[in-house]
Amino acid sequence: MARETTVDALVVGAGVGGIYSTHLLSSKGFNVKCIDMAGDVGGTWYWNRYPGAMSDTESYLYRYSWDKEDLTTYPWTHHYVYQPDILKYLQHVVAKYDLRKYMEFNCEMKTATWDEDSQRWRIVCSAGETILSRYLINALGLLCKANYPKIAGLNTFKGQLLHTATWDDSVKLDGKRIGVIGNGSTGVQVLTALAPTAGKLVSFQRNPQYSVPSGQGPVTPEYRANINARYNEIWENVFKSSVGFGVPESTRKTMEATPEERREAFQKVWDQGNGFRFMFSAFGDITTNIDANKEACEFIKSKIDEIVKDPRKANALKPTELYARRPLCDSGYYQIFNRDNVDIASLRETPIQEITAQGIKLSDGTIHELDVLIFATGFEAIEGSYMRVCIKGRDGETMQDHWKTGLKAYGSIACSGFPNMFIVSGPQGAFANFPPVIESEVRFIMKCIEYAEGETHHDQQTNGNVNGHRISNRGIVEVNPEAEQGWSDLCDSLVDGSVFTTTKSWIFGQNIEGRKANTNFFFGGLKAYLDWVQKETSTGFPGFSKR
Ligand code: NA7
Repeated sequence: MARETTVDALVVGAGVGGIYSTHLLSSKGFNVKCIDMAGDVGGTWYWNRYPGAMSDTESYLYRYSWDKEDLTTYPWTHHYVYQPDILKYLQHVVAKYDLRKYMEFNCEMKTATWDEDSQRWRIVCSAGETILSRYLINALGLLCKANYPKIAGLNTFKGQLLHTATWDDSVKLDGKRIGVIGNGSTGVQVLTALAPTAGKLVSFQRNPQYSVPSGQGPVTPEYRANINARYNEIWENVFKSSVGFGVPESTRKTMEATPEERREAFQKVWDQGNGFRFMFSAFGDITTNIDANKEACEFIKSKIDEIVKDPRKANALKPTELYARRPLCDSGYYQIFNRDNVDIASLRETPIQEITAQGIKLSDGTIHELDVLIFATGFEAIEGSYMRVCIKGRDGETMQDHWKTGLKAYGSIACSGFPNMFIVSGPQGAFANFPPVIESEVRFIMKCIEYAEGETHHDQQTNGNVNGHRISNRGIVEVNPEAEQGWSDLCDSLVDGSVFTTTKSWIFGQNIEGRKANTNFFFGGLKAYLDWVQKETSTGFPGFSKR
């Protein structure tokens, strides 16, 4: 007989958001279960194990903010953490807080249906298990469902086909003829990592992107001691900032500086490293003023000319669009094109005609024979994870129906018609460093659950180590449609004037063919998001109805 389990709260996903949700709910005394379709914890970092996979947030910030002891003692050696270290860190947190006992792996949510009679979610999982739960917390991940673009002949390739988001680390790459489609933050990382050992490496590049040095390298004990001594202040500043990357956020106007001052300011952040630093620390209007943006473009293009010796390759690497996507950084990306074994096929001039058994055929007839073809083509971001499951709300409406006219979620965490259901890193969340954004959303979700449960204290704590206590006077919370629409309108209004709208990327859902542009993020900044949450939670949750 199929198993049936009843819990207070089901968390779907065991990545950064799912782990924290499970920790908070269990420490508050909820009977919680967490499931994940993967074989273990990690979410994004479980799946994305391609060579060079690295977080481009400084190591001291790519972790939870709420365990001060762990922050000062957990080891990391470099400015940035690579995927294996991030996975180890997440496993460590799960072990430290004994969360594995709530978790079940290789268990995929297939359907979730709100049952009004029992006032519970009925979740059916891949193995046939049914879970009944008062609360459903979806932490499915916003960069999860791999995007395979439709390219003719894709299935005919006789070599090894890989996608960076579902990486198979048993595949041997040394000495092989490798093609990489995609040069976003993943493509840049994987190309840079493979260049020294590949027999031949070709980047099949559609739109070149701007990248700056990451500044990756070992940290000294003094550096670490300094971070440790300032951790409280560091996190305070992150939660009071706009992008949450721990970099200064300048208000200086680019065009008010002289050309020499501009070059000096850009050079300084180039030398320091980090994409977000380059975009936000030298000047404060790179993302809002086209002339300012063009200055940043010219600076990076001049660097490409300085670094890349072959003018054909240098020209191919220079973007023609504005610097208006998620900022990239690298550990020597442009430099790899000085190697004889690394080349670029510029798809803007010669698009891919088809993938053949032997490799890639371009429109001019050129055939690139390949042993391995890597898709670094990104994700069906944000809604991708939700479109493959069937979540049915109060009146039988599915998430597919709900988002038919555009992705939206109140404060990024709740959708009208879906009672007692929450989303971590759903649409229209703050466009900022993911870990603090995720934490902020999870804490907001906890407040909503406490509100539903009749919990009275509205403390301001940001510490995850809360004492367990049980709750009474339970209710159902559901966001009002007007409030949800209001949030979406606010997100739309914040995009006005942003240069980001000039490029087609996953940030507006336009990386997938045929999708309409949608405002997928809240561009008001992390601080403004938290101020808004504070107002919502301290004024009786005006966006929600409780019954
Ligand atoms: P991205 O940023 O969506 O990049 C995908 C790349 O794949 C990008 O260079 C695309 O080129 C390219 N692409 C997609 N479809 C095609 C086709 N059909 N032909 C050629 N090239 C194609 O994904 P990432 O994984 O790099 O990064 C996503 C986020 O994950 C990142 O922002 C981090 O936060 C982590 P295009 O630019 O569309 O011409």
